[in-house]
Amino acid sequence: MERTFLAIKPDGVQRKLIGEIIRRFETKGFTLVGLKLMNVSRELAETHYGVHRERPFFAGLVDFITSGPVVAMVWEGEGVIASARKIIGATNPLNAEPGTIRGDFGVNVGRNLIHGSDAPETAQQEISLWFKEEELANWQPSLLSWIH
Ligand code: 3AN
Repeated sequence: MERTFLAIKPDGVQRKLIGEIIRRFETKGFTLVGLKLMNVSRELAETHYGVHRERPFFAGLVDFITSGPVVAMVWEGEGVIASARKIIGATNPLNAEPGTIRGDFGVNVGRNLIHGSDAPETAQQEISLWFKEEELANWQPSLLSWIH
């Protein structure tokens, strides 16, 4: 089953949007398999955003992601990588459609609330960068049996 890495950034945590953001992935039907509130070291931030190392906004990005707690998550489900990107919306919240997380709650590209892996390879890399194997819960919701 496909998995993706999502992180609610310090702006999402400080604006008390953790529940609202998690609700959107839960009600869509995806399964939460990893979850932790954590402070991010500069080393982790620089590795995570390594592809942007040469970009002018890199230092600000690292400063921001290390500025307060982040909610790191792994979500599982069919097509979850692309679907989560749609639920999150465009990188610049001013271009993000209403109904998306960034479209509903953000205005600033540097403060866009949440990160989501963009492809299967990056999802795999980011999950193993942020989580140890034993921190992930391997479970399947039994949607057709006792819940309904
Ligand atoms: P996304 O998060 O939508 O995948 P990326 O991977 O292109 O976007 O960019 C990573 C992060 O870098 C973004 N979430 C955003 O916070 C920041 N970022 C991207 N472009 C800019 C920019 N032009 N100015 C400031 N920050 C930016």
